[in-house]
Amino acid sequence: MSPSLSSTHLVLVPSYNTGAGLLLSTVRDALAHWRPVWVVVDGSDDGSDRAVARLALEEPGLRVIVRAKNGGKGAAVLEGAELAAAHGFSHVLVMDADGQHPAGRIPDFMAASRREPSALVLGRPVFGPEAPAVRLKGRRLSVGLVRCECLGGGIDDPLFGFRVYPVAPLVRVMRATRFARRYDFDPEAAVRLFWAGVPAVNLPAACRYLSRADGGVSHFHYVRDNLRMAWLHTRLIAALVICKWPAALRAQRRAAASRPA
Ligand SMILES: Nc1nc2c(ncn2[C@@H]2O[C@H](COP(=O)(O)OP(=O)(O)O)[C@@H](O)[C@H]2O)c(=O)[nH]1
Ligand SMILES: [Mg+2]
Repeated sequence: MSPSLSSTHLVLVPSYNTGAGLLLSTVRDALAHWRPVWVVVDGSDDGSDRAVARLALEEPGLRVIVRAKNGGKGAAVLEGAELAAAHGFSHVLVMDADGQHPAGRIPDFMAASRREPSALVLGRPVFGPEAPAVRLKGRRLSVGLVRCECLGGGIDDPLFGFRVYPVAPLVRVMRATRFARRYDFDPEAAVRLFWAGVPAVNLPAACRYLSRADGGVSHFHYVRDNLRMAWLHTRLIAALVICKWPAALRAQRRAAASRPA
């Protein structure tokens, strides 16, 4: 039986040249656990837009938004979130298009968001032995930098893109900056929401790395995207030092008070 259509929470899948087969299997998997599912196809030229559009003809819980020109994962998530708000949705669960995120966890994440609607529900990735060591190392550095930017704990993993956003504060904090429209969106959104006083709930979720032989695709470019991350943390630390430290201190105090003793 298909899950019933939610009118408050939807699943948002940003996709860029994922390949029709992989995108379709991710979307079918998501639809088996939640409806509606919206896909933002971002200037892809691999035919995946036509494949999901065909599926949408027979699946009323699926909507496909096509951006003519590639603008980045962050730009696609922001556009999808704004459209969701315009249709009365209060929350979006974002998940990757390439099968790395566990669709089976969608109902738990949505339930956590319904229990605490003001919160950002963040996935804390549980990696298998196949996860590339270089990505795990880079991740540890990002986790450490975000701890500094938040003046302490609260955000367990700023990079994992499997998360439920409350839409209104997300759009507010990310429209206030013209930066962070690509892979830098996820960490920037987490830190800016923390500074804005949005509580973070961290839940474990498995993260798979598929090898290319098994159909895995990644558009993460080690040099270009790590430079983007370095610029992101430079921006955030400058903002913290110049003006955000009182907000960060307040948020940190609140986070510490709500942590179990
Ligand atoms: N809309 C959109 N999605 C993107 C873009 N680049 C990556 N993505 C999506 O973001 C998610 C993560 O990207 P991926 O390349 O797998 O990064 P990795 O998992 O960190 O190696 C996937 O769902 C991609 O389809 C982009 O330019 N636009
Ligand atoms: Mg990926």
